[in-house]
Amino acid sequence: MSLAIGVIGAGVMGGFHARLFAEEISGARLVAVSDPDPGRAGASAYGAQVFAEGLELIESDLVEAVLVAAPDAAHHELVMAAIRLGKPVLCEKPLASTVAQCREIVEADAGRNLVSVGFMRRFDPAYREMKAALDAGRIGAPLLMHCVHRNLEAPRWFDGSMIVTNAMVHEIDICRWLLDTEYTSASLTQVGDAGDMLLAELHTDRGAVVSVEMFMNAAYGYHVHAEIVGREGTVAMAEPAQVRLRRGGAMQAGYSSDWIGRFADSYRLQDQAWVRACRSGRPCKDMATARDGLLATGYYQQLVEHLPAGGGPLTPRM
Ligand code: ISE
Repeated sequence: MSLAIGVIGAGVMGGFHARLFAEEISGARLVAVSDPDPGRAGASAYGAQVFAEGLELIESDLVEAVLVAAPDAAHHELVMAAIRLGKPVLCEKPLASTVAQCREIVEADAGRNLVSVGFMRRFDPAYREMKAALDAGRIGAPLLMHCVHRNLEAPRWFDGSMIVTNAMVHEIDICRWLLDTEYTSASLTQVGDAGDMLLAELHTDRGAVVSVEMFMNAAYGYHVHAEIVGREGTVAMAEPAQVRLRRGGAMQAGYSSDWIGRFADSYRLQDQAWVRACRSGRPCKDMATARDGLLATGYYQQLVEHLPAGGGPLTPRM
């Protein structure tokens, strides 16, 4: 029997996941969607039951597994409710807003593995190929990882520290996963005075250095790039566009306007892996766990605290 999934939140991300479960992911069926806005919930429901409240959806007997795409501040309560009822839950990043809340989730989930976190870049074919090259020793020991993370324009609701907590949190997770490492210190430079650009340098416990350029108003499109420099070679993402347009003496490649365009396959592969894991009872080794969610929140909290001072030590907060 397919897995009966309820999606909490019918914004951009919830709506996208709901469509994946309704139309694309095998072994899954969308049975419920919740959102305080009934019109929005209905538009993403594909005929599934609509709830106003996420907690009601979790408690419904219709629902066997839950995807949380509600606003960040609601994640903790919803994930805890799913754990209490023994229902697997895939929570969009961040797992919860504070280290204390994440810790509570990790403790409640201990030995049960009900919780997964939506760090979907771990399923991106480009990052995976980079990891495979690195793990096979093809570029030797990693020394440096350069990351670029640009948004077309900052969403209206973005405030100062969200450049770290909402966007750079992806690099915090993906570089840890790729390099199989923890961070030890950081230096942070706010570039310009608009508060939309940040250059971070993260040092790792294996001696590698990670540089991250964050630019929230890049104007030309959504652009994520990464390159690892190793002792014997480098591995870098090719430019993401699938096609090149040649015309009038020039060649063009397009950028998507947002992360769904760039990472649609990663979300699809992640959601499929989650459904497979829930149905088989065997956890997917690449999926971010509650512990990964706790570590990411711990690092971003420290980075935000250090931001005015331009950096400081980092420790894995457990
Ligand atoms: C969004 O939540 C993401 O996941 C994107 O990757 C990031 O670029 C964007 O700034 C976030 O709001």
